Amino acid sequence: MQQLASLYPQHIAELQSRTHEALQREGIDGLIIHSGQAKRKFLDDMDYPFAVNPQFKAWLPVLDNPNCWLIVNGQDKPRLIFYRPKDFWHKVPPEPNAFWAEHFDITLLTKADQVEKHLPYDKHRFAYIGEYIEVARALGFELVNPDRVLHYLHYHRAYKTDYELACLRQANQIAVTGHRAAQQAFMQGASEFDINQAYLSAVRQGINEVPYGNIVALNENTAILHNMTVETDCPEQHRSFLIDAGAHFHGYAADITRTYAFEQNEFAELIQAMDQVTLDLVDMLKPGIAYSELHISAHQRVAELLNRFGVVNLNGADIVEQGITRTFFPHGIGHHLGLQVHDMGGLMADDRGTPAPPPAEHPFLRATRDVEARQVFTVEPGLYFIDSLLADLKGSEQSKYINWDKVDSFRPFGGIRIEDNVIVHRDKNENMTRDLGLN
Ligand SMILES: [Mn+2]
Repeated sequence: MQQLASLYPQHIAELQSRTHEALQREGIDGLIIHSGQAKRKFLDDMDYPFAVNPQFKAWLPVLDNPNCWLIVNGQDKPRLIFYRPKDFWHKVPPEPNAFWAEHFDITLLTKADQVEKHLPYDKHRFAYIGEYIEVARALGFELVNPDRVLHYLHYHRAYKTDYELACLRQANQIAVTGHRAAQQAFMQGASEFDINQAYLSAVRQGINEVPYGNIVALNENTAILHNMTVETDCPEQHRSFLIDAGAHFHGYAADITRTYAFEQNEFAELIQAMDQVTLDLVDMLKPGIAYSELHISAHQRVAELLNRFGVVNLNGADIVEQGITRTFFPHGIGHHLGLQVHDMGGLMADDRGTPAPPPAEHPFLRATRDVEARQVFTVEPGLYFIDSLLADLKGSEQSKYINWDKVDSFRPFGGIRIEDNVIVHRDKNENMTRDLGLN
């Protein structure tokens, strides 16, 4: 905490300078950033879980308070309108007094609909940044989420401040605790549901607090890329286990995946080999290379394993050439990581927002930018035996190259993904996940 407090002023200074530049380019006087508001479920009197505007939590670690507003212009001390209702139904947040509070001029707001008197009277030189466009219009904003401003902020968010790096390390620390608990629950023969509960208990974060829905899968289910429904019943046998689960710290996300075999067998060897692929790809990360090079290299490495384990009767280069790896590794190699699990800005060529879309043959790649220092990435190669994709392959011309008996022997184990979270420094990589001892 002491460390965060000492890193935070520079974080605010950086956000101020980015804001200043974004405002200059747009020719406006300030941003009014809305934390969000409660969203009612259709024909119900219950609200959806609250999700804070990422542009709001970029400034301060307040994640659970709707109806808050930030007024920033890049020069004056940021103003925070902090919602603190009189309410005997819900828990009311305490008056701000954490390490960040002294960096804002704070006004307390007791009634959400009375924010207007705290906002600039003449709004035509201010932009509303937030989700509730009808609220912005009712308040008299003409500029709502201007593209150029958002592009600029998203692009520069890829460069993390020291405060953000400290938060990301802490998020990894928390998630690693969960992964250890989950592995243990798997080895004790728990169900997907109970493994997930073990994870959540260990990270001390609820299902609506973790940065994304945990993926917890046993056996064949590990081949479902986003297996979001956990089974409460135990399978008859535990063969394999894949967990893709994170945690947040002050709104910054960890996003880690591990795969385990229940017994020492050929699938366990394949996991071991994929683990080495992840480590080799992490080593490739360095300032100056295009992130998409990792993705291309991952296909080559997966192809080599398909050859080495006797799944495909071709050499690695030919397996890639024939497009066969896309059946076994059908997703992107990773993404920027930060305030959002899939952090924004990965598909831009510059800070004006010039699109840098993924190549046509790799449509699921979420980052195409050149790698630079202070960027944070996941690296997450996978190798899966997915029935629907294998059926397509079986019906294709390439079917003759496949050793289908071998495929069938791996099918009951599902698939493998090993995902680490890595900070790129000028002179070295920092693999946060491995540094914490999660192998
Ligand atoms: Mn990921």
